Amino acid sequence: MKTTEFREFHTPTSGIFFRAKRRVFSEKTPFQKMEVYETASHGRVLLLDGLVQTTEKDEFFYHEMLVHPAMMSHPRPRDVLIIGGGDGGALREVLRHLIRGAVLVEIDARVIEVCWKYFPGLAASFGDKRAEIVVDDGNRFIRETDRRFDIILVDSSDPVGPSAVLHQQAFYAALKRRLRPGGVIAAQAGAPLFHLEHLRKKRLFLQRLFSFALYYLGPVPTYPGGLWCYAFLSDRVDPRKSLRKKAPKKLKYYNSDVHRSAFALPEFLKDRPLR
Ligand code: AG3
Repeated sequence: MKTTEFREFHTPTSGIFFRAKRRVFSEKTPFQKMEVYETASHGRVLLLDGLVQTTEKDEFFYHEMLVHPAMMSHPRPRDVLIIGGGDGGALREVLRHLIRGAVLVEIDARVIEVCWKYFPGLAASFGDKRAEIVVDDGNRFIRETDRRFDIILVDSSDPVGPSAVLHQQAFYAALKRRLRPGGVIAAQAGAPLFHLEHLRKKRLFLQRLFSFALYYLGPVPTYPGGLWCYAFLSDRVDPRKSLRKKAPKKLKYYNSDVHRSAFALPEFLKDRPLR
């Protein structure tokens, strides 16, 4: 059988490779290069600028851990904002909760359209009545909107291309202004194994901005290093102490034990608390 190989370099000399059945989609959008491959082992795989964003096989690790720790720590989340996340996976997880509405702000309309077609398991959530899809630059949206949210989720890519600004201090300061009192932010933060210096610097500015600025961890087998880091940010909510009782049903990864253990950090990621 004819196959086509693709790979992502995680360092100049290592990475991940797939032997795909075929490439089902490829396009240069105004923002980035977008590709979808069909694989035997991981189902469909989405790449942006050559970086694996999601695979049908292991997307649940990432989407459940980006969304549920924040949603389950907040006593009553009603309005949710997602920055990025144009594949719909984070939105799908958000909509498992009894919320009033979720706004998804994705810069690249093609990501939404193409995932709607090729990743029905992720993008079905776009049809939900509670979802509002906005095609806009998240960094601009957050500065211009006067709406406020109980939960803000940052589902960005690595700090390259259109996602670079979504990793900077000024962006987090702007997010904070759009949170309701008691609100919570969760953001994907990168690979502890390869982005450790970046994570250390980021934690310093996040701790200046928020009373609770905590990293937590979860596996994502197809991301660099296999272990992924997320930031939990709030002025009121301590996710190690506050946890609602009933998690959504039929999750594959997240539960209350996973929640508690995710905030336990290994030695190399610990820092001396600033407070
Ligand atoms: N957002 C995080 C992707 C980071 C992957 N990085 C990499 N492969 N180097 C994923 C978006 C999924 N909703």
